[in-house]
Amino acid sequence: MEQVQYRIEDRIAILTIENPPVNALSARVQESFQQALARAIDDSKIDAIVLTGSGNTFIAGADIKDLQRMANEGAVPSILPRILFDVESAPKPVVAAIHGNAFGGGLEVALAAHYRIATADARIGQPEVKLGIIPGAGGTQRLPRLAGLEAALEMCAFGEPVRAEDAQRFGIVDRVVEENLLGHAMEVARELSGVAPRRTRELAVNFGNPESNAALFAGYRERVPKTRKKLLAPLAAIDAIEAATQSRFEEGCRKEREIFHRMLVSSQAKALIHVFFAERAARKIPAASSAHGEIQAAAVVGAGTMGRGIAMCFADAGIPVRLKEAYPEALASAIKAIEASYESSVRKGRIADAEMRTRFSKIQPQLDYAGFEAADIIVEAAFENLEVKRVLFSELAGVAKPGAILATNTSYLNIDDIAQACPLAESVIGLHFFSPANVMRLLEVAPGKATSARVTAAALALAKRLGKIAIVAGNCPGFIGNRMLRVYRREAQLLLEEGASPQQVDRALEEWGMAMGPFAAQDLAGIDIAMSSRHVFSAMEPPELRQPRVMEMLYALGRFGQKTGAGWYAYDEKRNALPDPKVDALIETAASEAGATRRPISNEEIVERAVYALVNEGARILEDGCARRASDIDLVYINGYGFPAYRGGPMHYADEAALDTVHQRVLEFGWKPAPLLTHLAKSRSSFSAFDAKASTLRAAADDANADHA
Ligand code: 3H9
Repeated sequence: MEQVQYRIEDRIAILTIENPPVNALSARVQESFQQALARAIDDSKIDAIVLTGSGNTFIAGADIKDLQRMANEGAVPSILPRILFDVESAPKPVVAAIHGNAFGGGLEVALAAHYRIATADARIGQPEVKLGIIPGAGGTQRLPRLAGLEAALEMCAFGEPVRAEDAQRFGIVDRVVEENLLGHAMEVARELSGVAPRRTRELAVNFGNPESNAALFAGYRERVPKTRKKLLAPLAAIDAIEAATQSRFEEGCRKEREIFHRMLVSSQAKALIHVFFAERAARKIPAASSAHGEIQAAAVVGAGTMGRGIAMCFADAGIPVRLKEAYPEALASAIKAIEASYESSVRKGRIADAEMRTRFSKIQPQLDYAGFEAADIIVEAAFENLEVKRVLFSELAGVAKPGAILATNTSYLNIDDIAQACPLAESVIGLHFFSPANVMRLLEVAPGKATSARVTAAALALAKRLGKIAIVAGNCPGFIGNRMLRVYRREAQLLLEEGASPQQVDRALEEWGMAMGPFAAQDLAGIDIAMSSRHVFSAMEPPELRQPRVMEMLYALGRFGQKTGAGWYAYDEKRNALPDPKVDALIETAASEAGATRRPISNEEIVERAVYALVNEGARILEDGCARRASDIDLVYINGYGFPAYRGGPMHYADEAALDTVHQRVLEFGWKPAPLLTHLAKSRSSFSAFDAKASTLRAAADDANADHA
């Protein structure tokens, strides 16, 4: 099948990119596009050309699979810049008709055309930085010529798309239409025939005076790291746009390509492209296709930090939610906290006041189960105690309507143990939200052994509606994330007994890219919370495994973290963390009791031990079948635990380091390597190869099941 359809209507050639689902510009599409373009230019019976996309979109950019291959094998020059130069050089008018998305290379195609017309709901953007790269087909040179420096910087450095109306305001789009896009595009093409084409590269632009430009670029270089910490691509995009102001078009394009190639082979691009595909793979769950109804009404039991965040998730998605608490004072303070959180969003300009009121009005606070019988989902967010939860679930079975989802927000208890007391066990599922639940994107979905496929499917569909990245986890203690957190924290604490300080460990890991060091993070979450789950995890560990002791000592002293003014750190009245000599003394005591010799520890060792502990446990989780894919584990750690996305998650990071190297280090640290890690390392394989094989096997099994049915 030709991937660019060619048809002629009334002396106009209509070139339609057809590469479902998003019309990505694969190498084949580019070739086909080049041929179709040459044909339209050479044909004397053609007066003008219209470029459009088939299905519900224009073009979502270059094919990211091709980019991934190039990133791994070494970038080869793309023919897209050449094709776009030819589009722009065409002696006949070329009109881009945009609907859906014009992203990345797709927008670059449109920028090379002589006129752009878009539907009102179209979205236009250069999101390349989200993949760790920059526009590579002239975007950083043509966009500032059309839209000015500021809009181009905003779009290329931050990667957020703009609506058609804004694109018109910036001068990117010439006309916005409500309907009949192709009809309007043809009309424009006809009007422009015979008129000298308006080439973006030749626009007489005045980029302003060099001094104010220098200040503008400096301002962006300062602003970007505040929200895009340690990311290289946004700064590289600024460099490329700056080149547009300093050199002729061709020279600017040469500079852009040089930067594009440098970025494409960077470890950040490999990691971020991995994350892009990981997010899409995570949605591929067989149960997801089971039939289920849509959630119209929700209820939450427990209005603590988690319960109120979860209620806000529903309200934010437009789903009315009842929020039940046992005591009036607790309920009142929960409502006050929700209101304060919404008000702060309004103050920060994230939502309008009217929208805040609508959302707030969707939350119905109450002290009883009134109205719970109408809820399609009830989420339990009560105290983390098995007996409390069991009692609650047997109560919920009495009030819930048949078919309602009964979800527990437990972060480490066994779903089957909770469901045991509930006559509706097939409706019970774990939905592990992360705090603050209305902000964090991760949701671990943990079906129990009795959970029906319909309930899992409904939970996954709900997660999508709530804007969450849902990862299906097995029903093991701590699911994926907290099970890994346990070994990570253990290793961090052993490092203390062996010679490091909490501040050294935190700083080393933060400099490496973690959002927060393990000790600062634990002080925020609460040492008491970590202690309460300890017995569940230690039951899984061999009794001879050495357990660090300082956390227990802190707990015994009532140092639970920020909430008590002291934990791993001391806190001043502004909650600034200060190193505490009392903690150093406890570490010394624990070390001598454990017979550990304290020594200087390098930051490199800290990072290796902390991250490889995650990798080794991740491999066990894969082996146990508690995660379906290594890439799911990566998403859990990136979206729930502050692992830097530009390092791709622990499993991708290990692949990049080479598994035989990781395996060797694991042995040198005196740990028992996970059998899967040993196997993959010995066969010189990788977690990504493991994922690819598992997905092929799953697809074959699904086919076999379908044949059977
Ligand atoms: C670029 O253009 C570089 C140039 O400047 C220079 C070149 C020289 N390629 O997200 P969805 C797949 S860089 C390949 O679930 P939605 C995706 O994997 C590119 N595949 O749908 C999925 O496959 P599967 C700049 C792609 O409706 C399926 O399409 N562009 C691409 O929720 C559906 O995707 C971008 O960064 C692609 N470009 O969202 C845009 N895009 O079904 C990236 C999607 O097998 N794409 N797929 O899992 C997006 O942001 C979203 O996909 C989009 C649709 C908003 C378009």
